[in-house]
Order: sequence, then structure tokens, then C-alpha cells
Amino acid sequence: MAYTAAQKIINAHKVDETPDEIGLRIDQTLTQDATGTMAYLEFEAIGIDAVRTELSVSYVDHNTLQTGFENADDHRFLKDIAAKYGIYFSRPGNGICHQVHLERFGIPGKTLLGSDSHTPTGGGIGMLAIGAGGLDVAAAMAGMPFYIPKPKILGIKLSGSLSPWVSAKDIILEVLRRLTVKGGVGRIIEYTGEGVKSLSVPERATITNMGAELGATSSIFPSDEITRAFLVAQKRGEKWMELKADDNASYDELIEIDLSNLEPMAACPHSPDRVEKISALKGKKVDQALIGSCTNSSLKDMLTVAAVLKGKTVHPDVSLGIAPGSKQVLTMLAETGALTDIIAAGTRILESACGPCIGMGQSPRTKGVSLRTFNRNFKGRSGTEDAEIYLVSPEVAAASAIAGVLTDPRDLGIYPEIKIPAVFSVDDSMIIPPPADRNIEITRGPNIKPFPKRGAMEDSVELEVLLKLEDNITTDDIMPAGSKILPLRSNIEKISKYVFSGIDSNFSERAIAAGAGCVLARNNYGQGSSREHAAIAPMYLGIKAVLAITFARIHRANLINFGILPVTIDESSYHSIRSGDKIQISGILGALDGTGRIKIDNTSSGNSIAGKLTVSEREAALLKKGGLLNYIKSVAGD
Ligand code: MIC
Ligand code: SF4
Repeated sequence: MAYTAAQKIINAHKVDETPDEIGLRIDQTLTQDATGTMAYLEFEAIGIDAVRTELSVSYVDHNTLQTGFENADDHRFLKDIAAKYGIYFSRPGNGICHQVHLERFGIPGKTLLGSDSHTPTGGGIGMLAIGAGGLDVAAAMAGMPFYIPKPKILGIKLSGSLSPWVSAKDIILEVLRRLTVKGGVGRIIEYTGEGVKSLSVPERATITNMGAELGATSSIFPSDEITRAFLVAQKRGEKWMELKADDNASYDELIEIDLSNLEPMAACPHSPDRVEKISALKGKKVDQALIGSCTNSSLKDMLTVAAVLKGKTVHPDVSLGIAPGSKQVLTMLAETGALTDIIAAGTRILESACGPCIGMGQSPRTKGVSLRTFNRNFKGRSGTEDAEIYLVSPEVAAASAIAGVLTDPRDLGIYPEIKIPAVFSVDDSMIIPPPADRNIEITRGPNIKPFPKRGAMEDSVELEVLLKLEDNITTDDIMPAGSKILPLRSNIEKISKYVFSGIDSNFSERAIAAGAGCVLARNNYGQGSSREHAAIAPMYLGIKAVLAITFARIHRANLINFGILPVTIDESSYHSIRSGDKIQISGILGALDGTGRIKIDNTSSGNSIAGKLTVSEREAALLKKGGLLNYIKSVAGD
């Protein structure tokens, strides 16, 4: 048999297989602080005394604004938990989880599960890296397999090489243009072809990172000589292994991209797949440019930006902010002198953290136009509801920041030669390894509250349809982030007040008044982030089901993990239900026992429609118990 690189990792890690799912052994896990506090509270509740993975790392990168005590309390809790359970702790200031993990921990051929949807960044180094909800990561830390629906492998064959001023961001924007935000669902995307050789590991990681925006389970590049050089530069050469698709491996689907034909592009407001060529957008006035995030914050990105800025001043109408992805990147910018050029140009230097990418500061002005090298431009995510966010390459962001208008960097003339040092500056002093003595007292600030629980699944429920929504509802729509809400991630009661607050500021009160409710949506419900708060907080508000035509993978898994029924309906049923209707869902336990069919009686209109609970046997078992944690405890005989 001939296998692709992803299939080889799957074969080496498969510990269970059912007709619809594969159970994988997880070698490494990562968490970040915004999802990590819940994940570790859940891990504690599982009740084992140390992680059972080869490596688990807890990063602090999202909530670093510290406008009140909450964030700092979370950091302390995470540090203590890490020490107690055998987890490495990457301190605030050390950088964005995905960038640091690539630099310091990623190993080709291994599996990585992270409580962040951009975990597939690790695919740039040849890992099978998957994003999941915190509870799934907690279970993996406890040594349990992680289940994925049997994936299709979508091959993307790259030929040719990029023209000057066209970069990795433009490759993934081209993929998004072709496939849309739903195009990767149920797929692992594997990059092949001669063009792969022209891309460095951080460039590959930019591409695998934004596979999350395609809805893909993961994205992966082979591990080759370029991967080896990256690991050698990180003084981890011994971790390298070759990983590539067999010559005659076959892909379920294959698309081809000739890199030589690509041009600089942008994803226009408000979706990562609304891609246009810069040549068609140029001249638009720009208010802000931000360079950083787990997508584009590598040394190469920053050195390129420094070269564009050198000797120039940021346009008077533009605010330019830069957040190097890690302490390593920032240190090397300082060592090479590039930081001086960046500062001299009038750039605002931001912390090595997620920052504005998750709405923690730097919100644009009213109706402002902001160019960002990030991966998501959902409406309102920047903190300014009516801002227009364009996702662009670092080259486009820097060129436009100087010019004051959207600029095609090819108009700048000769592409600067960027020299990447053969050996990187390695200093892991901001990563605290687990101590030998695990007798640690855990400090819990007053904002850290135990997570709410749910009882076993009911056979029939009466629900009010609290919202009727459209396609592609994001987890930012369900559970917004930003500087006001993010500090409440450890406090479900408080954060639940903001569920759907961008769509209906009274949603949480209405849900509580209804006692039990559901929401109705069309396709790709729950796309975007892995935040399980988009399931836990609705559960807390009494949401028992989501009725949708299709669901996004991670959010669907989170709903199941917290005992919310992901009910699939067809287009005509969607149209037959109105917001405010009262419905009765019956036959739930029978559906979970194998029929998959449930009856939905609309008591407001008198209609009856058929719904489906298309779940695997394992998922049915979890739902019957009212969620994954209840299930784990029941299996452990608790
Ligand atoms: C995001 O980019 O939306 C986040 C913040 O990193 C999330 C995780 C979270 O909500 O904490 C993600 O992508 O999973
Ligand atoms: Fe952080 Fe933004 Fe990356 Fe999410 S997408 S991990 S918020 S940098």
C-alpha cells in the first residue's frame, strides 16, 4: 500500500477504529490561557495525578492585557497546575503558543492536540496537529485517544515558485478563494509537489495555520531537508525525521496551484474567503496596519517588514503595530538591528502575544480600515463593530502603512534580500519545566469558578427557539471575545451574560426566562475558534439543542462534549421554523440508540418535522450521559 504523509502518522497512532471514526494516540498537547483554565479544571475533575502524554505545554498568550486581577489570577493558576501535573509552562511574554511550539517543541511525525483552532500550525513541521475543545485536550492529557471522523485527504500540489513580493499568505488566501470557509470540512489537507521545496517551515506554518479557516481537520507539509534545517537552526536537529507521501500515494481529491501565477491578495471584510487581488483594491485609504498573530509573526515576516520600513516613516494617517510572535523572534530582531529600523519608522511595538487578533487592544476607529496579517476578520472581532478588516501578507501591510493606501508591494520595486541566520538564538528561560517535587498548592483567584454540570440526557425536551440564524455563524458570534469578555473565561456564570450579545443583547436573559431553549441555523454553524465556552455558556443558559443544516467540526464536538444535541435538519425544515416558536423534540434516547431519527413538533405552528442526530456510537454514549466528563467518570466507576 502507498500512503500519504498524514496517513502514515494516522497509521502509526491509530488505537481504535469504528465505522465512522479513528481514535488516535496523542503524543503532545498544548493549551493557551483563554481555553486552558477550563481545560485544566476539567483535567482536575478527571482525577489523575499527572499527564500521560509525551509532552504537554501550557501557554499564556491570549489574556495578557491585565486590566483587572482576573488575567493575572488565571496566569498564577495555570502556573501552579502545570507544576502539579507535569506540564511545561510558557510564561506570558514568551510568545504565541503556535509560534513557540513550532520553534521549541514540534516534532515531525508526532500528533499534537491543542485547545486552540490554529493548532494545525504544527503541520508546517510535519506534525499531525489538530485543534479541539478544552475537554478533549484534558482527556488526551489523561492518556485517552482523540477521535476524528474518518478524514478525506485533500492533496494540494504546489508547482513553480513565488514571484517577488508574493508570500505564503497569498498561497493560503488562494486556497481560501477556491475552497471557501467550508471547503476543508472533513478533510486533512496535505501539501505536495515541487513547490513545497521553495517554502521554509514558518512559511509552511502560515499555510497550515489558516487551514483552520477552511474548516479542515488539519493541514500538513512533508518533513524534508528544509524541515531538518529549521530544527538544526533551533538546535533540535536530533528531532528530525523524514516524512513524505509515497510516490504512488493517492488522494481523495487533488487540486493544483502554480505558485508562479499568484499575486498579492487580501481577504475582504468580513470573511477569510472573500479574497480579491490587491491590484483590484489598491488605492483604498488605510487607517491601521497590524503585523503579527500566529499566522505571520516569524522572523522572516518581521525581517521583511523591517526591510520595507527601513529609512521610511509610517504615513501620518496610519497607525502601524507590530507584535513579533515570540521572544525568540523579538530577540533576533534586536540582535540583527532590524528592530531599530522598525522603531525608527514610527511603529508601535506590541507584546509578543495574540493581542489585537483577539480584540485585546488596538481596535480601529469608527468605520476604520485595518490591514492585518492575521487569520480572521469576522465582523466585530477587532472590537469595532463597523470597522473593515482586510487580511493581508506582511509585505502588503508594511507597504500600505508607508503609503497610507492599500498598496501592491510589487510597486516598491526590487524585493529586499532577507538573510535568515543558520542558527537561531535559543533561550528557553521563559519556559518552566515541571519540577521534581509535585507537592504544589494551587492558587485560585476569586474569578476561577468550577464549571457547571449537566445531568443525563432527557428523552424529550420542550424548547423555545431563541434565535434564527444564517450560514457560517462563528464561535465569535456565539461567545464573543475581546478585552471586556475574555477575562471572564474562568467564570461561566459571568461570561454567559455575553452569549450571542453581538446579535441580541438580551439573549442571555431571554434564555434564562425561557428555562430551556435552542437556536436554529443554516450551514457551517460554529465555524472558527475551538472555544468550548461557545458550548458551556449556552449549556449554562439552558440551551439543549442546536438545529442546523451542517455544523463545523470542533464546535459540533464541543456541543456533544457538553450534552447539547447537534440536530441536523433540512433546508425546508429550516424555513418552517420561526424565531420564538415552541418546539418539542422527542425520541432522543431512541435516536441515540441507533435510529438517528428524532421528531420535532412545532407546537406554535402545528407542523411536525424530522430531525437527525447523526452521531457515532461513541458520541451517542457521551450524549446519553450528558457529556464527556460525565461519561469519563461513569467509565472510571465514579
Ligand atoms: C481565536 O483565534 O479565536 C482563539 C482565541 O485563538 C480561539 C481560542 C479561544 O477562543 O480561546 C481559537 O482559535 O480556538
Ligand atoms: Fe492568538 Fe489570534 Fe492565533 Fe487565535 S488566531 S491563537 S487569538 S494569534
